[in-house]
Amino acid sequence: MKIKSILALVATYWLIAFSTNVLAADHKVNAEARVFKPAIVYIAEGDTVKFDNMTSHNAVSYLVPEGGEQFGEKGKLPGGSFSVTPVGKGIYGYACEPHIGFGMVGVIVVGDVSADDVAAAKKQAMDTLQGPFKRIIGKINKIKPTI
Ligand SMILES: [Cu+2]
Repeated sequence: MKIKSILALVATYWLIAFSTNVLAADHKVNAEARVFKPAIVYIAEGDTVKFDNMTSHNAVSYLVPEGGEQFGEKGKLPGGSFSVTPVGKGIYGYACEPHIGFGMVGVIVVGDVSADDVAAAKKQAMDTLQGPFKRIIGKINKIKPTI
């Protein structure tokens, strides 16, 4: 009886740990001198993007898909590392504010996107982004549709 309970408990923990690992993946972006590497990441809904080496950088969303949520704090440096779990599918464009003049921007693609989705994100970016933040468009142009 006791052993059965322990086994059930172990099985439950294992299931939770296993399903979490299968469903949510971690992706890394490294902030280098004036670029994010990689600058385009393709993730599934629920996945996390961890930005490393953020002492003198930040990552603030400037392009958020419909139903999505902003990430990063404008005018602040997160320091060390910074993790984002985008809420909602679509194309997110973000910038490092201290280095936006150098074009330090990136894109997170959440879920599958078609060529039409990419074109719509490009239009949204052209309509809403100002000045150097328009450099996000250059990254959108490099997104490869997944469906
Ligand atoms: Cu930077």
